Amino acid sequence: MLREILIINNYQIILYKKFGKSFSSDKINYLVYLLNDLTYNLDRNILDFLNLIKYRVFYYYNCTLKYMIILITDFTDDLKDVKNCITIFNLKFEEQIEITDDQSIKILNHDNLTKLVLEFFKELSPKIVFIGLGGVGKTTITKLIRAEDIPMQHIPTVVGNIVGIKIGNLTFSGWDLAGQEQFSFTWNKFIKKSDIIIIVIDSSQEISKIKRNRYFVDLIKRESPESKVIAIANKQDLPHKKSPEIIGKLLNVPTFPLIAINEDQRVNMLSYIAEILELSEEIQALIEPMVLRDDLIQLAELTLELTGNLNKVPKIYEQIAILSNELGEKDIAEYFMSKSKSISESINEYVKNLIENKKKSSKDLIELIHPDEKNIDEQNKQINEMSNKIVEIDSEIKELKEKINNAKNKKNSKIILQLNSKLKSLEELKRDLQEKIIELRFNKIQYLIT
Ligand SMILES: Nc1nc2c(ncn2[C@@H]2O[C@H](COP(=O)(O)OP(=O)(O)OP(=O)(O)O)[C@@H](O)[C@H]2O)c(=O)[nH]1
Ligand SMILES: [Mg+2]
Repeated sequence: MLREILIINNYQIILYKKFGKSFSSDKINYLVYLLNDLTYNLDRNILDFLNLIKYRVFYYYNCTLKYMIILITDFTDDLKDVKNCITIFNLKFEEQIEITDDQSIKILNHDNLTKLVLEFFKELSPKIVFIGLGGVGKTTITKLIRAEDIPMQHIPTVVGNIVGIKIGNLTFSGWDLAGQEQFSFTWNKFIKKSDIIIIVIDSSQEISKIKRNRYFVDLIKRESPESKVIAIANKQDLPHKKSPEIIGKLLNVPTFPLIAINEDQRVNMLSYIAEILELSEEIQALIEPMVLRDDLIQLAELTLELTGNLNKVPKIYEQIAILSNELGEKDIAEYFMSKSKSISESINEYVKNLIENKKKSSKDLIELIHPDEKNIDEQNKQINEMSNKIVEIDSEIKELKEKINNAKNKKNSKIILQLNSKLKSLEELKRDLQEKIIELRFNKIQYLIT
């Protein structure tokens, strides 16, 4: 993983970005001084690296413009990949600078350069791998992290999936490996050069089965010894769960508790990864705003879909914009701020019209506001009925899921099948109702805004 990037010109640091912890600032200053001295008055460009204790230091010196790019990475990063990325970054960097009369470098646009550095980080694509036996919750965890719908059925992963994982404003690639025995031949290849390998465990299994995970610990030591390793004691909601302390002792790796089917545990999971990767405090502090922003986006969608309460939406969009700014995502911030303003304006305009029209008779008013005013009443009634039905279905779904879990514990596959098919039809019914509501809401929103 790229931990730090510095650009030096005339012994001055003109750009510095820290993604993760590495050397102390004193040591970095000393390193900068040393590399500057080494390259002083050199008449050719140079791209090379040094291994220093736990980290690798790449340096690129440009003899024409007299600047140096220094990168501090982990040993997991591929030499060729990093060198290619530096070459590409360098070309783009030169578009963002100007040489002043005294031959020093002036950065034209700091925001553009920050974006470039984040792209660089993404280009090197730090790797997070989820490994573990079949059905323990690896795919569920990747869905939890990405705030996607959490699967309640076990659909075995075939070979593996690679998905983007955001932590604060950084993007990682998450490798969700297949746990079934027939894919075990892929594991040794897939774990290589990972920044972090997460062994996922079903804590409700018997100790003897949990001990089988020592196989993964040995495999990692052999095939990817430089990767950081943690275990997740998943399914902490189930009876007979073993504590993370017990599992940690059995495997001899730091172990953290989780209930991956519980959406509220997203922050916990992201924080474990951030802590073990030793991400900088600045990046760790972005996890909560990021999760909060995703929750608010969902809330805004639901508010529109299910209640059509337009008054609340501009405020939510404004909060999303503020959080996006905190995350350094200015384009997204502008987008939501302008959406917030345009909806507020539409509402104001609508209210203004309403007040003006109130001067007319109430009969005329109904005709004027909307020719289908009576229909709107009818639609409201239908929407209320359907929303109530959805609440009922939700509680039935919750009960069913509990029954399915019980049946799973008792390994009663016939009942599991029956319950799963009932669950599927309830979920379909819920989706149908939601779609109908959205359709009705859409009519209403159109009517309110136009
Ligand atoms: N009760 C409970 N069930 C969970 C939890 N996490 C995952 N599950 C369930 O476990 C089942 C298997 O989850 P998956 O994420 O598909 O398992 P996997 O590890 O990806 O399995 P493979 O792809 O076959 O290797 C699903 O039915 C999930 O709903 C949890 O914390 N608690
Ligand atoms: Mg899976």
